[in-house]
This record gives sequence, C-alpha cells and structure tokens, in this order.
Amino acid sequence: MIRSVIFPRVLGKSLEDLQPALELFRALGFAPGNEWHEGGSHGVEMLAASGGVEFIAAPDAPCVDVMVELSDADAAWQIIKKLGVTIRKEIADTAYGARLFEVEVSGLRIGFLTYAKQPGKTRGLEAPLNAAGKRFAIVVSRFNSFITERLLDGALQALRQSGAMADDITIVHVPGAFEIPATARQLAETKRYHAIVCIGCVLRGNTLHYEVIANEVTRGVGQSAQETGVPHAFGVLTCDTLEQAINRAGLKAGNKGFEAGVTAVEMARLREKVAEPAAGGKR
Ligand code: INI
Repeated sequence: MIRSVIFPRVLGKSLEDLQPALELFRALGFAPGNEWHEGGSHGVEMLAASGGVEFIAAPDAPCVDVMVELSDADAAWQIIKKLGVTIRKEIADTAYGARLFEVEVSGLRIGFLTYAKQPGKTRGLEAPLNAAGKRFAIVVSRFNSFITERLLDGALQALRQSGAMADDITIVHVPGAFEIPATARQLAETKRYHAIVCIGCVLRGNTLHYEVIANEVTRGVGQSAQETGVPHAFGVLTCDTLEQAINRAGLKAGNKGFEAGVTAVEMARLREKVAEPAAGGKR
C-alpha cells in the first residue's frame, strides 16, 4: 500500500542549513512529519494536507526526485523487478532502519521506502501483499466483455505478481453483472477460496435500469462478503460512458481489475491476521 509521496530537497550539509526553510514552513502551517538524524545527516519532512517536502542536510545526500513511502517496500520491489525499469539502487536496509530501493523512469529518479516498524510503535495491523498458498475465485460477467476481459487480465496479473499459483485461481463466467452476487456467494460458501474477485461492467447508456443493476450488484456482493466472512473484492465498473469504462480498464485511470486483485490478496491475508490471538481474534 502506498502511504505517502515525499519530494526530498537537499538544502545543505548541516542541521543549521535547514533552519530557515523549516521556520518558514512551520510559520505557514506545515506539519512536521518523519524526522531522521543519522551519521551527520538530517532529514525533516514538512507535510501539507496532501503531500509534503523533506528538507535534507547531508554530506552525500541520496539524490531522488520523488520519494514514495510504502507499507511494504519488498512487495513493491518484486513488482518493479518484473517491469524492467532501470534500477539505481537495489533494495537494502538503510542505516536508519528503513528498506529502500531506487529506480529511474524517463529521467525521473524515484525512491521507494518502508520505514522500520519500531516495537510498540506500530501504526496498526496490516497484511502483506503475498498471495502464496492462497486460493482465489474470479467471477466475471460476459456483458460488455470488451471491458470485462481487460479487467480480468488486470486481476490475473495482480494475483500472479503477488505470488498466486495458476492452479489456485478459478475463473467463473456469468452472463451479466446481475448474476455476479449469487455465483460469488456460492463460491464463497464452498470455503475453498480465501477471497473472491468480482468483475463486471454496467454502463448507463445501455439500460434504463442501470441504477437497479448497479445497486443490486453492489449490495449483493457486499452482503455475500459480510454473511460468508470470505473477502470479496469489487471490480465492477459502473460508468456513464464506454469511454470512462475503457479508461478504467487499463488506460488513463489504471485497471480496476488489477486493483481488485491486489485488494483480494490483502484482504485474504488480513483476515487470517485479524483472527490471530495477538490481534484479539479467536483463541
Ligand atoms: N449487465 C451488465 O453486466 N452490464 C450492463 O450494462 C447491463 N445492461 O446494460 O443491461 C447488464 N444487463 C444484464 C444483466 O446484468 C443480467 O444479465 C440480465 O438482466 C439477466 O438477468
């Protein structure tokens, strides 16, 4: 999971070099974020309501244009390696206890890091994006198959990149979005699957009862998830136009099927974590 994006700016070599900028940003209402002081180098984040900048003073500061904070840098590293982008720095522990790697795309140097979790200072329970050993069912509707097939490709990509085996993924086709909840529920009730991915596409232009179908599929999938306890990821597009759907199925606005696949992995793992005694689950 992406936590935040930081734009690091090197302002000097000592902590004093940072003070004018820090004072200015504090006076303007920026909130202080993460702060690190390590081996003569210093970094102080100043955060806005969304996004922030990190001022750095160091003799040999890391040089990236953007720093992305993740919940699991190692999981992101597995994905990045398959994409074939230029690696500037392999993933490794930093002196300040984080996990960090750097890449370069189109001249932009991007760092990805996960801050070390300090004992007793965890920000809550989180599940890794690791699908190894988990079984998934994907229910996909044929209506608007031009779109749903792309969403299915996205979901499969997410599951496989997270470590799911091909044999552990069952794909079930249904006629339209209206049929998704009943089939998802039947699959969930078998207890063979750790999560169900629901994929469909309802377009306003196609039907006068767009709202009825869109509401029913949303309600039905949610009800199945709550009543069976098996996580259901919602990859059903409800769009006004075909153009919007195309954008959400792999072009400008990402691929909602991929997002649903990632969600299924996280929720499958989270379910077992929440059930662990340490999390207050069953004993
Ligand atoms: N099914 C969809 O998945 N998307 C749509 O846009 C849609 N429209 O427009 O009607 C649609 N209709 C079919 C519906 O889901 C059922 O399959 C059908 O009513 C039979 O039960």
